[in-house]
Amino acid sequence: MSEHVDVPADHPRYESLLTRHRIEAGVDKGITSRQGLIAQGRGEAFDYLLGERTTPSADEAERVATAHLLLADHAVLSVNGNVAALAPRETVELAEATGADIEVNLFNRTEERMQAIVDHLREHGAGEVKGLNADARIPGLSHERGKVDSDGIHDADVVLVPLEDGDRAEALADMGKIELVVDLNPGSRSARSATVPIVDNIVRALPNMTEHARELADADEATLRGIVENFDAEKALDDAEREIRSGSFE
Ligand code: PTJ
Repeated sequence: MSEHVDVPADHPRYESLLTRHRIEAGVDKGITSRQGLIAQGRGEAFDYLLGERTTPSADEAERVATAHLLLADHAVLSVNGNVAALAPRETVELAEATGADIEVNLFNRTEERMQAIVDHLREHGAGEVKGLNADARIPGLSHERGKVDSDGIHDADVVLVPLEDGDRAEALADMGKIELVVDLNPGSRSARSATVPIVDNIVRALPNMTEHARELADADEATLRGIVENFDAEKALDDAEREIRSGSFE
């Protein structure tokens, strides 16, 4: 993160303060919902205990998730109001490195916020951004939060859903999709319903996945399948929980 904001660069919690600033700016710009501020606060508490770093276990999950994106027939990166505010360029870069589509998909969907996020992603280098058509539904979810694009998330075999509501994460898993979840809470229903739970901050997870994608760019299918098949989701969640429970308050 490098944008100029009024946060002293030598502050011990510089990255965390910058992340807060981004979420705040997202609310001001009509991208992030006010509930997004609460979600961010919850995430911060877990991140604090994790030491605000990517653990070796999370790094492995990020590599596995990247291999899934590279193996996919149709991968989609789902973007909500928090992700758009925190990591717009990082989302575009991961999409480019893996050939995935980007779809805006909101829990608290309004047409204004949908359009603002599409515009924001375009300002950060995105080409096509799906989500505005909303001509299909996630079965079992009522109201606006069930809307998706028929040629986007509905059609995808692999979806990356960061900071997802538990209900929707479960509904997407029920559709038989390979679900890659980024969530700092290893106990959340989203993390627990994931094929690959990534317990890491989205601001670290996405760039790290892009690095893995570049490293795996020339890997053949057998190599990618080997990476995916050896992954143990239960162990990844246990590792994260252990790190959090033994986290330092310093
Ligand atoms: O923009 P919308 O309308 O789609 O709404 C987005 C939010 C995030 C408000 C909505 O999906 C929501 O209410 O989510 P939850 O149920 O609060 O879940 C968010 C999860 O993300 C929680 O488990 C947090 O711990 C986690 N989280 C928060 N910030 C981060 C995070 N995980 C990774 N990186 C973060 N920066």
